[in-house]
Amino acid sequence: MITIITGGTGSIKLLRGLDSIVKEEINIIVNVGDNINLFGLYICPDIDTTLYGLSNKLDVVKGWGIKNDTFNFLESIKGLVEESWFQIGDKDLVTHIRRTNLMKNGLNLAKVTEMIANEFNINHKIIPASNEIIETTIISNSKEMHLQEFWVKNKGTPKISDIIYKGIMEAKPAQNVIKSIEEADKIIITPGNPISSIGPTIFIKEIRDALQKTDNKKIVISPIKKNQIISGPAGKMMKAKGYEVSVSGVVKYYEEFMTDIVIDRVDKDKINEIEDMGKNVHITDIIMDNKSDEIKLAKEVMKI
Ligand code: FO1
Repeated sequence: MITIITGGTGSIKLLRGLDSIVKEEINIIVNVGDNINLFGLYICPDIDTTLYGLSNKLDVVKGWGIKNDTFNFLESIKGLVEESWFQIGDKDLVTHIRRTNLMKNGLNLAKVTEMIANEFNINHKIIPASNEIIETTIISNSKEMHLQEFWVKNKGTPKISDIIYKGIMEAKPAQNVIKSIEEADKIIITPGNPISSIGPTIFIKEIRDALQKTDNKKIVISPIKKNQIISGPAGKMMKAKGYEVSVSGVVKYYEEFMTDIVIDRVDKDKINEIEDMGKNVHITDIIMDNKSDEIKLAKEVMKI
């Protein structure tokens, strides 16, 4: 059995590659830090990207939302509510309405996610990191803003002085999260933004403890190639948290539990430095521009 810790739009490509080649059972633990309440709906972008990505519904050009979606709801609500900066498509809306209603009827996020995954005919377990609210919050000029407000409303431009995960100290892992870490033959951390897409999961105390205790392989796929972030605001966030924007910074971030890292060929000059930190390094092409790249990288990762 393998367990994948994932989040963010950059991760779905590797998830799809793994989905195509892995025969074993896969448990996918998904970030909840960017979930947001808007229009009275509970929206879980990373869970939805995973659901849509694995059921061939994802808009792969944008990396989020449903392909060929329409935006009639958004057009109609524009001007009426302030939140219309967040683009909810009509088909995507169905997922949010369904989730919000099921949760209002007393089901937790993990149960609702399992139900929707079954309806989408996904064979793997998609598990939210926690059923409790964790909110990735950007501190900018002494003001707090939700990650989506920073990234979507303000286009990632505000200065970042810190990033916090509100609620994480009290948050417990959802059912089956710890079991899937303890029983996995290997754990794969997808190339998402370490701070905003993976951090809100691995800094839940019980999850971190479990990752440190188990002796299975924990393989990180670098989201950085030659000091360049593959997508999104990870560089800005890593700097704000005091990490170098390089594969060395990524190794430092995951140092406490990571056993192996997959980096791009162009970073091969870092091999000695990473090995000196006691980690195994694997060199390959980490950019996934098409299905064949996704499968190639997934195969490399599964060889480890
Ligand atoms: N990203 C955007 O850049 N603009 C949007 O309007 C937007 C809407 C949106 C709606 C549903 C959804 O599941 C994701 C959406 N995203 C949008 C992506 C999202 O903001 C982030 O990329 C993820 O939260 C990062 O993992």
